[in-house]
Amino acid sequence: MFKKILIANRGEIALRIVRTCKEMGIKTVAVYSTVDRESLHVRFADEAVCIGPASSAQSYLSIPKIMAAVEITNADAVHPGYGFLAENADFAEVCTEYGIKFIGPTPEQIRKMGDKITAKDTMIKAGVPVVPGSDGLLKDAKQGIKLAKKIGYPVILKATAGGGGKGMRIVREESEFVDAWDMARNEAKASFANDGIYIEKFVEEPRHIEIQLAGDQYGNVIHLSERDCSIQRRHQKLIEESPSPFMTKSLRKKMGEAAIKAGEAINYEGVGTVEFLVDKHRNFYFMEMNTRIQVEHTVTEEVIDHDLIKEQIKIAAGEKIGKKNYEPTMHAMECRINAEDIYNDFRPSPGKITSFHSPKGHGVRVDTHVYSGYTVSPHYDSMIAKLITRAQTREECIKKMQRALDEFIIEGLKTTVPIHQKIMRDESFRKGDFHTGFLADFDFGVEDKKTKKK
Ligand code: MV4
Repeated sequence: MFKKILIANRGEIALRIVRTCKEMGIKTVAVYSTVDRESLHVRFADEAVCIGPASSAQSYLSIPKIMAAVEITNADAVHPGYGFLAENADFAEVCTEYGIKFIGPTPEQIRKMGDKITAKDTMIKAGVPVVPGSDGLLKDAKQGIKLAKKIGYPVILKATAGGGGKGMRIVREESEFVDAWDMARNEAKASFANDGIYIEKFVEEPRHIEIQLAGDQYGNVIHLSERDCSIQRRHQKLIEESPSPFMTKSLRKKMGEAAIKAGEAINYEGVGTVEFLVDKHRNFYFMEMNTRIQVEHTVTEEVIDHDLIKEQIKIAAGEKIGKKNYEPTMHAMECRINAEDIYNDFRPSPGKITSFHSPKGHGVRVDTHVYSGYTVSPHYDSMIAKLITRAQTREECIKKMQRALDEFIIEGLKTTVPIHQKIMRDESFRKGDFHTGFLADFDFGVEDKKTKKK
């Protein structure tokens, strides 16, 4: 087992990793930028190294700075968390070159899933269902128009380097094609320095359901059931839950088997997630694979009662995983609490938290790095807490979430607590009747300042 893990991250996930390491008897090293000096991950780690100024490029994204911290603290493994360097194959490679274990998949596995065309091609070969579309990259708009005619409108253009919705355009009819093509290409080029575009049939009103996987270094891959992440806004998830209200026993079996095939096809090592689009007929299609621990891993932890960070560390240390898959025994739901102003287009609302009281009680979990007096920096992601509730049924889980949201006191800045309170009261949400477009047509209950329309 590792003796000392350096955590190449910040915020709640860095603290989350510190906690598991403590329980496992592993020493921890926190790294931090100058504005994060007072963060809880720094306070609770055994050692801490300042790696630069607030700007991520000069701190949490700087491979030389992180490797210097590894060297001076003599850490034998690095946990990348999520975001920052978590899916950076070059970083994983540098760690290996230094003789440091990168807690996650191999550089090859990260690269294969990072390029969406390569990933899709790998899935087709493995027999995992994918959305019908182009066989590889499109050469030009003309070829795209020809293919779109064959596939049938609407279609969607996607960037091969993309993910998270960037460089993506829906095309509803041929007359829109050329403009959409130009926009997708320009956006992809600007965002990823790679303007490779492919085309797919557009799946209408899909759900986003993902399967949690774990694979060890000996080729064993299991699944840990699904999470429904359909409640999103502009590709930012707001609420995740498990089990999915849309799931059936037979669909879980089929999606679980498909996800395992996906993992086996690349000999996946570590914990990872296979994202699927699911249409109203319960057809499912591979979308992408995340080769990291995700924000919403907590939901799975609550329903299968296992610590996924611990599993990740054990796998990285060379332990074998069992052969059996995991089924939810409870219902869990997570609300992401962001420092954002929901009445002003979810604009970030950084600043000092003058008062912070988190909900507590049976079935309530709050993962956060903040406290009364903490200052939320504008330099990073605006998520300040994850509120997770767990109960025997979805109905009870929602009631508990409502109670917990009502108990949350966060003063000094604006948060997304009110939107969660509203969603919890929504009839379609309560019935489990929603898809990824849910928030696009959601009534936020306020007048738009410009249009004066509700
Ligand atoms: C799609 C789709 C419909 N049809 N692909 C969004 C982010 C990226 N991971 C892929 N995405 C989508 N791909 C086809 N062929 C709809 C989306 C999509 C979406 C997916 C999951 C969650 C929220 C979404 C919001 C808008 C569009």
